[in-house]
Amino acid sequence: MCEDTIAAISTPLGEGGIGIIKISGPEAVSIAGKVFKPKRGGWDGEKSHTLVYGHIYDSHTGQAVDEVLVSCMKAPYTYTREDVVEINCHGGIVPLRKVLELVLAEGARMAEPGEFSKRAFLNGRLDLAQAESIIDVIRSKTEDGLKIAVSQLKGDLSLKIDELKKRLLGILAQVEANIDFPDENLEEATGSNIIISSEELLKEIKKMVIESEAGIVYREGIRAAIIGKPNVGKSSLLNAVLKQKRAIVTDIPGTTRDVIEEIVNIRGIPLRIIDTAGLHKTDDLVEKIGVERTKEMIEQADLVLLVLDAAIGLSDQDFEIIDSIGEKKSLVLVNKVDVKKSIINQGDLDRLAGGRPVLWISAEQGTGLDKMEEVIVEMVLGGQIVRSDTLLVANIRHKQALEKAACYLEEAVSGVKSMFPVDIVAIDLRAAWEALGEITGSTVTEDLIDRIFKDFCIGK
Ligand SMILES: Nc1nc2c(ncn2[C@@H]2O[C@H](COP(=O)(O)OP(=O)(O)OP(=O)(O)O)[C@@H](O)[C@H]2O)c(=O)[nH]1
Ligand SMILES: [Mg+2]
Repeated sequence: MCEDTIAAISTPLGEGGIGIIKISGPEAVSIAGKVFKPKRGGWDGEKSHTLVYGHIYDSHTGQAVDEVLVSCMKAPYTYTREDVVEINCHGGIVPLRKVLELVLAEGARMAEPGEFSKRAFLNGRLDLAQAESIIDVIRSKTEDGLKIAVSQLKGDLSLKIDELKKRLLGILAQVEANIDFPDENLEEATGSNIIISSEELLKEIKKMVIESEAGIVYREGIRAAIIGKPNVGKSSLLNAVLKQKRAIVTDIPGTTRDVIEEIVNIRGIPLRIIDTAGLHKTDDLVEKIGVERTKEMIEQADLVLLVLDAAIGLSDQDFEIIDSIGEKKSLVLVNKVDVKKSIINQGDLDRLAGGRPVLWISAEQGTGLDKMEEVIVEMVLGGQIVRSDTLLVANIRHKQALEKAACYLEEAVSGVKSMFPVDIVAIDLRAAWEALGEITGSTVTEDLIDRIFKDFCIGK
């Protein structure tokens, strides 16, 4: 248990109906009691899980600062497992800052980002995977992303990891039963038992690693850059996908000069779609900078959408542009199919695409956009047909821990197969067990814990 009492504004700073100041720690109730006066009677926080109406007063001036509702939740049934008081103020920057100031003056310390959740973890209310999911719930951008985060918060992933760890421990016990005779090899029957159960375990872990790719896409989304020559319809495509007139569209080449970025939900996947300046050689300084930015966007993108213009056909420029994409996942979109005559030569197009998927679209009329979304989803999920509500792993840290566990487990299996001494095999199995423990936090360093919670927002 932590000895000091922390406080922070837990709601976003801005205008709102209410704003909440959260206080947690052994002195939470007494500190709140010094600034809060209930309408009727006294307030000593004796009763837990109550909500009391009254005012916050500045004891130096005797002035009322805000009209509030104060909730008092005593340990252990609270978010942090410590005493927690929440002051529901009016949601304005000035009243919230003033009330926080008074609370800090009475002896609370300003909470660091994620410190409430870190205490919830340290006090055993949540394991690490659950604590991490809280920030995923807050930041989820689609309902599918939210589903995965909430399932992790409920403990579905933790339950699975605990089950894997238990099975691993069973295998380790079989190996360690022989450790008193280090010079002897495992009996054949024991050895083959260990191999069978380890390989089953390995198969499951590897399946989780593969599925995590999709989970990570749902959680983090992907960056898709729209690129192409000037005037091919890149901004029109952005607008069509967003279903709003976000970017300026004109028939003048070089209309878009800066990068425009928006998030759109494509079948549950948050797609960060980026419109860029048309790629071409130019002496105009502003356009030059725009072209440089486009190149940076290609670098950063997970997926590149190359737009061609069916009305004017292919040119050397298109071939130069596609070269700049390199090995990135990419899609060729032939735009303006609504114009009657396309002058694109199929052979040239095939040569340009070089095996990349090619789709014919009209950004202006919305033709082919459904198919485009379907192909994008297929590409980013790596062809996996996974329902988001069955996905357990959606976090790169968890994926890496699973990979590490798989790696040690593979070593252990090959150790048994090559008749290595039992203590060597046991070391690998224990390392695999520890790698799994990194996910739920039973085997993590303080340093890692600090790093994880620093990413949280203030007041959570
Ligand atoms: N017929 C037809 N015209 C289109 C289509 N998409 C875009 N256009 C027209 O093509 C012109 C250029 O469109 P933009 O979306 O501004 O093209 P851009 O690639 O963003 O151009 P820059 O920003 O200058 O690089 C406009 O006149 C659009 O109306 C389409 O699907 N069909
Ligand atoms: Mg444009």
